[in-house]
Amino acid sequence: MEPHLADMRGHYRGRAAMVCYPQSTAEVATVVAICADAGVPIVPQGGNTGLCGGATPFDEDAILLNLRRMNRIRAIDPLNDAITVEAGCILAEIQRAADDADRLFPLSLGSEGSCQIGGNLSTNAGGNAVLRYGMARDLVLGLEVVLPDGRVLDDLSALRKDNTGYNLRHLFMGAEGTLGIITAATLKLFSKPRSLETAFVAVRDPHAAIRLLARAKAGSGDTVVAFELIGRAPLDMVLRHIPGAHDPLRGRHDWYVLMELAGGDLGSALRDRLEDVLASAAEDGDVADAAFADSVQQRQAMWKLRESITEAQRSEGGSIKHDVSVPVSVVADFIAEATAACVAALPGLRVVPFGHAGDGNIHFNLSQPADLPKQGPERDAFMARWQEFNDIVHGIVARHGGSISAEHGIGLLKRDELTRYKSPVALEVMRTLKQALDPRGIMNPGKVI
Ligand code: 2HG
Ligand code: ZN
Repeated sequence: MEPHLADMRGHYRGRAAMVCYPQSTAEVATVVAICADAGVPIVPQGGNTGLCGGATPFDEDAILLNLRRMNRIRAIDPLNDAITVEAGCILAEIQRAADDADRLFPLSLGSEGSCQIGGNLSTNAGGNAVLRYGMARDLVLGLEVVLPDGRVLDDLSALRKDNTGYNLRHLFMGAEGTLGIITAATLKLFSKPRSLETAFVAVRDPHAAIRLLARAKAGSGDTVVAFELIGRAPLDMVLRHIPGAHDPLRGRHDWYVLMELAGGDLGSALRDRLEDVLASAAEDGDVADAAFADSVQQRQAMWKLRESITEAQRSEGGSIKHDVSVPVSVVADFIAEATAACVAALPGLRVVPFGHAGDGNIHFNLSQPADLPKQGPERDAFMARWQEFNDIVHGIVARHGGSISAEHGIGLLKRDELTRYKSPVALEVMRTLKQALDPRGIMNPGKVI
């Protein structure tokens, strides 16, 4: 049971009575019906790559229900641009199945080699292509869900239009298994872009980055797929700890953007547009330098720099994390204000800002001062200031009308924080829904609300 009881970040170590690996929707429904009768708590789990403790069980009577054996692709339907998959399918396998049919499934995130689609949907995962394709919930046409009493809600449909009352599927995405267990989904497919351009760009500061985003959108016919901001500190950490990582640019800069454009046409038009955008931004002083990916390998190397930040930051000792969003227009102001406030609270603190700036989503992470030992009481004392820094950062986020969880969800980590920032009426409606669907409170108890 060991690998199922610890979360990926090593924050939580849970307990459970047993692990079940059901193989079909009927088996999930049977387990849930038995648990409902007996009042036994159930914690659903996919690839266990979540970042908020949502898939960790904390009750020695709980049943951990892992979906990994439900991993069939049930149907692929290119004419309807749809694919129907079971919850335990690994995200990368769905991407591959779509690609084999000359279609694109665009959900893309660091853990795609091990996360499962059921978890992606339950947590409404974000990732690197939200700017163009939306969050996980935006990619779903239909869902199959086992409800907390064991009934199966079969809403697996590839219809693009079905305007028949309450949209039930959206209730289960972002619910993190508190309202039922997603067992299968019909997902949207897209045309594969025929040309792709990736650039690693040094920008003057976050304000320049946000101006570049607007310029790139307007100057490229809205072909921007990804727009990732990377501070100097996270890049340095990657260069220090990740084997084979190297800086694509020669000089040293304070801020970078990894940007990607994707277009429907073949040919060089997209590169020309990207070069024009960067050249005019350079004339205005917003862009200092840029490297283009001229091969698949170079593109992968650029993305590896971005995707390795979490791992590299782990090697630097304790880290206090904030997955926040603000309107895109105030991303730069937010970073400046939050940096000043955090450094004032702890001189020597290392601010490690990066993230999906094109969505207004910044991972405003804080690494312990460099001179502290990476293990032991000093590290623990730093980590004990988690709430204090949350108060500082989330307070600034709230003032800017932002969110305290942009893409990682709530789980256990942010459950109490949620009650402080979500409106009382919204929380009441959430509790009403929970009570209506799961009156005995057996589905992933203690998470989200
Ligand atoms: C990413 O964008 C992930 O790399 C993880 O959402 C962010 O480590 C983090 O805080
Ligand atoms: Zn992220």
